[in-house]
Amino acid sequence: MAVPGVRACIGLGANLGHPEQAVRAALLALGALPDSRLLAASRLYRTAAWGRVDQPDYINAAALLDTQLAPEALLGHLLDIERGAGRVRDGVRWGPRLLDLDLLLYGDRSVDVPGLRVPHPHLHERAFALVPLAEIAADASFPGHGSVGEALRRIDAAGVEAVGDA
Ligand code: PH2
Ligand code: MG
Ligand code: MG
Repeated sequence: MAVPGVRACIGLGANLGHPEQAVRAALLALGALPDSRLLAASRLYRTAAWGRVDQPDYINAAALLDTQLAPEALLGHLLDIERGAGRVRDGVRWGPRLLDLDLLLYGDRSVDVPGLRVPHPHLHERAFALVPLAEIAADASFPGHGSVGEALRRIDAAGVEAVGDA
């Protein structure tokens, strides 16, 4: 890959089945995406469920990719990896899942098309996403919120605990 691409930040999460295994396998799959290179992966974190609290704790992590894929194409690959892990979308918002891959940031670009908003609309309020992301990309531009590290300093990060290396 001769031409440098865009730095994309991906959030990973799982709380059904074997969450640590699912997140580690997804990191390997991200490393195998076409026209992309995995630059960094965070540690794995155990996090209290956010949004709907009547579900198991999650394992969360973050990945930093250098990619030449357009945001919509990258999202397509993320959904493929989710399906490969057995995820079937049941329509329950913020419900438990085998694997969730979210495109959190795509360079310093804002994207708003059907099915995709970047920056992720809830990133600024989610410690389970910002803590792992700040470990590998604290300086990343977060349009509307300064940087990832600045956004993290504005929220309470309790309930997010590192449990192992990727
Ligand atoms: N994902 C959700 C809803 N709630 N809570 C935690 N802790 N981690 C997640 O990844 C998560 C969540 C919907 O995507
Ligand atoms: Mg999500
Ligand atoms: Mg998702």
